[in-house]
Amino acid sequence: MRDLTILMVASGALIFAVVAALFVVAIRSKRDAIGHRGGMRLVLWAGAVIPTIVLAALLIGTLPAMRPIVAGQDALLVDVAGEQFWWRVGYRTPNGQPIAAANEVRVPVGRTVDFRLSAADVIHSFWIPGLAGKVDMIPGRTNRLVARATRAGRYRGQCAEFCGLSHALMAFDVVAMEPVAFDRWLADQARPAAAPTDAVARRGRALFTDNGCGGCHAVAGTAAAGRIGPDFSHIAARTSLGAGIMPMNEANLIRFIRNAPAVKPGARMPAYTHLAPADTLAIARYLETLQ
Ligand code: HEC
Ligand SMILES: [Cu+2]
Repeated sequence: MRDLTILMVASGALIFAVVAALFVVAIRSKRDAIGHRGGMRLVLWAGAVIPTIVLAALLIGTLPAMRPIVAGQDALLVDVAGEQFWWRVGYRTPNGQPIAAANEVRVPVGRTVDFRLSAADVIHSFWIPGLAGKVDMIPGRTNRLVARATRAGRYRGQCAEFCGLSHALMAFDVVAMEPVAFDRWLADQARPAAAPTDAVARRGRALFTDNGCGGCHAVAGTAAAGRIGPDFSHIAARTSLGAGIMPMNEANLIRFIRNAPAVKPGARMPAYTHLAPADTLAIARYLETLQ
């Protein structure tokens, strides 16, 4: 990104200098200094032949980079659906078991990923500037995006189609991991989180049930199986909260649970401002055990 910016500024400056120099020459030269034939030759060379050669060379040089990646047999399938205002993510284990996740996509470095993109409500757009171009997510159809991360690390993603009040708060992270670490992570995701042992977290689990959170959020291995909001089976293993808008930590969990509509205007989660602070804390503690 930095190299590209420097290159663009430098070439912009170069073009400016050339044009300015031509202006000076034009102003200072005498009328009819090169005559009609000379003028025509200049236009032919500087206006047609040289630009054709330069543009053809650039085209040939960049064609390999434009070749689309094909998704082969070993490509990793990842389903992503745009929701208001979060991302429903689905993987499959090597033996076909589906795994539900949300708001964070993990991919193995070097392996082709075949994203299947859809939308639940309105049109969203899936965009990871550091990895691949934008692809619209359209209700009722499935679009494909094939991408491959060549370096481990974190890539920022963002919804790129205005989809409602909190459109700008609909981001996500793509985490590219070494293949071995990815396989281990995927196997972990396929198992439900361990039941909480800490007393506060256990009270939080009861409050989670009593307040109907499970009607919208699912926790694998428990009775909570809601599908309206993000899946919580491994929520604490994610690095961000609220679709990439804030770091995952206890304070932000409490903030979100207390008043989701204030944090994300238009979000389809009611406020829980009536809960006692100790109860909100207990629920947050429970969610933190879902690794
Ligand atoms: C009516 C459905 C509904 C109910 C009930 C509900 N939620 Fe949510 N919740 C949502 C939706 C939808 C989102 C996604 C909001 C967004 O990011 O736009 C969400 C997001 C969240 C998030 C952020 C998740 C993430 O992956 O970043 C937390 C934490 C959360 N809810 C906790 C709770 C708790 C705790 C309760 C019960 C006290 C609860 N929710 C009840 C619908 C619901
Ligand atoms: Cu969106």
